[in-house]
Amino acid sequence: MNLPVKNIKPFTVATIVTITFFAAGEQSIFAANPKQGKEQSMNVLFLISDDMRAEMNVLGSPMAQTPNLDKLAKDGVCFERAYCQYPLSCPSRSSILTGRRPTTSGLYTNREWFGATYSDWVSLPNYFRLHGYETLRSGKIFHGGIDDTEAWTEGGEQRIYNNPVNADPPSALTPEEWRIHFQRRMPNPSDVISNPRSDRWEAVEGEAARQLGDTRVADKAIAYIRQSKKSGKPFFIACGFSKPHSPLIAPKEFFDLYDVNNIPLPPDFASLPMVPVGFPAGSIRPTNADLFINRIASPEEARQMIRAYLACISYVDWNVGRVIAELDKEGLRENTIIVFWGDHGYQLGEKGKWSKAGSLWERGTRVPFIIFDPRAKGNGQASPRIVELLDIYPNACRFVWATSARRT
Ligand SMILES: [Ca+2]
Repeated sequence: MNLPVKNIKPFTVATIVTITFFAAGEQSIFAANPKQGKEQSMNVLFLISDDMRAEMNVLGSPMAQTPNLDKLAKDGVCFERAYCQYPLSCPSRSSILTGRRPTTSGLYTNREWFGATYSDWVSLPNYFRLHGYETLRSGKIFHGGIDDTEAWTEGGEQRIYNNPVNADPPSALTPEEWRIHFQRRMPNPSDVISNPRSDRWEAVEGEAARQLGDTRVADKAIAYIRQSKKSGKPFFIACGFSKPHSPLIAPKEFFDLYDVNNIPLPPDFASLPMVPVGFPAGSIRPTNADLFINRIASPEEARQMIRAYLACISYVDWNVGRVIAELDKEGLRENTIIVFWGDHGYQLGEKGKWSKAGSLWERGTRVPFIIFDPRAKGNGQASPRIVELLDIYPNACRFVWATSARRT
């Protein structure tokens, strides 16, 4: 998609911003009306964690050790009640990165490419690119195999899936259909794991630890920061970490932060997916999608898996710290907006579920969301207000459009 800049009109964005913020008397989540001149040099560092629920120390988690994210939250604004639009990667990311709800696009699966159906929609990185930014990609931003390749000035990957959006809504089961389905798929302890690649954890050391994907994702983002410092061009660096998505693999040092014997199980822990009495049958899927697939979670193994998930969060936290440290080192912190978000929540044994897929529970939809804008008056405060990740797109576009208008 190569839309000329003059055709990228802000009226749609302005409309959305009006609905989401100004109608409620709120200000933009990005600092509004900065002084002319200073705004011209603002960059964006866009950090994402895959499958990371709101499990940070600063968000009240007694378990997670997340010093770098906690510091970022305290330096900027931490949104304590932030929610995704859909508890699955591609629908959530497509929604955030196009500013459209899944109910608007009809995109609900991990194999659909929004551009195949809505060729006039401009993704967030493409919006930055069309307004003169270097758009630099490292790691998972859109869903795997569904990159918006043309949106990036550097780092775009060939798109594997070009499927148009299937506009049919997600299927629904009657209670009787669900009962039959559940009974047919009831696992037993001797079942073979259907997805051994996903359903496991591992603490690695030495060269195996150095070669982990997220370490290289951070390395690439660090290289982009150095490169941008030299070029002096405004940048939008998107850095998407793949953890704590399963398989739960992280360097051993992050596992060592947690004593498995001190990992509590959730109060509503169950060894199999269980629908609470009085709730709809579809509120908990009968089979897990990521961990404990077609098998029972013993309390002992559940504690090990939760520990591994926490280790992966601490590993992401370490990588976030490395990237931000490079901003500081290059003297770019004061003219860079940092955004950190997770694409959806996750259940770690709550009601027997070990995944995000299909979860509309609090744990499945609530996400970490932090914005550090060095110019924002609200820095240092947490916001208890409910926000959606959908709010990122209109506010970011409004910021870019205002910056671009001042340049010309
Ligand atoms: Ca995800």
